[in-house]
Amino acid sequence: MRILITNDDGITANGIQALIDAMMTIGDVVVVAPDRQQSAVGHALTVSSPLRATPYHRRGVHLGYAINGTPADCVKLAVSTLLTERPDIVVSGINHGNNSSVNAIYSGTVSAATEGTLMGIPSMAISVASFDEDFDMTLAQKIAIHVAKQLLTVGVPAGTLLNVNIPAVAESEHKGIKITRQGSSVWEDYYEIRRDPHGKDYYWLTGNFVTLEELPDADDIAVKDGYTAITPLHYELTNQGIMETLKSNAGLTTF
Ligand SMILES: [Mn+2]
Repeated sequence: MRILITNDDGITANGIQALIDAMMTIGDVVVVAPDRQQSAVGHALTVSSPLRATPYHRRGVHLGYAINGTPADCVKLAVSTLLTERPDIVVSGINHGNNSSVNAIYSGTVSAATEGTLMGIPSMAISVASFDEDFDMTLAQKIAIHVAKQLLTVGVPAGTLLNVNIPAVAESEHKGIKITRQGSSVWEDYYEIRRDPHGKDYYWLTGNFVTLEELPDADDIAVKDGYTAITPLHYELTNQGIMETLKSNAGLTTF
């Protein structure tokens, strides 16, 4: 099995290194990942500057390429151009930080898996709910192997990716796996205003993640309760349930 690995924290991040080790136990690994931190870039593509692919070696073995682009760039460039064979699955992560609820929209990790799905390849994103660079990835590695095996054998319906979010707990406190829906939690954003040495203000986004307990089977709640959440996401964004209402709104459709 050929496994394409990418992430949004950059190719040197602890999480992707742990993922490489884990995936090497179940298949042939190729890594095509950003050469720098690319968190929260969403599904951005590089269209106004050249992309460079720098061969990536680990412990003397050529594993793939570091790209001066986004996570979605990495998957697109890898599958269409860099790889001689099409991967059987795309695994994106292990992200440092929870990608449940609204985070799935901002996440470059999830968007890389979305790009894999768009290209017709079974894909998953995997994240741990900790920003600690040194967080113990042992549990996450085991879950990555477990879910990737399922993805390889059972697959997912076309147009669907698996968004896997793991709580920041020790394996002994992990309560199990739940199939979930995207939660309703949001960020309470604010921008810190600071002043540069030239006397000009600059702005730095920060905020608090506020867990809203509105949906009982939501991914954010499951992760908060100590479960790994697997949310099937699709990129078809149409709100089909509201189409009839809009069609009957003559004010909108008469022009
Ligand atoms: Mn990230």
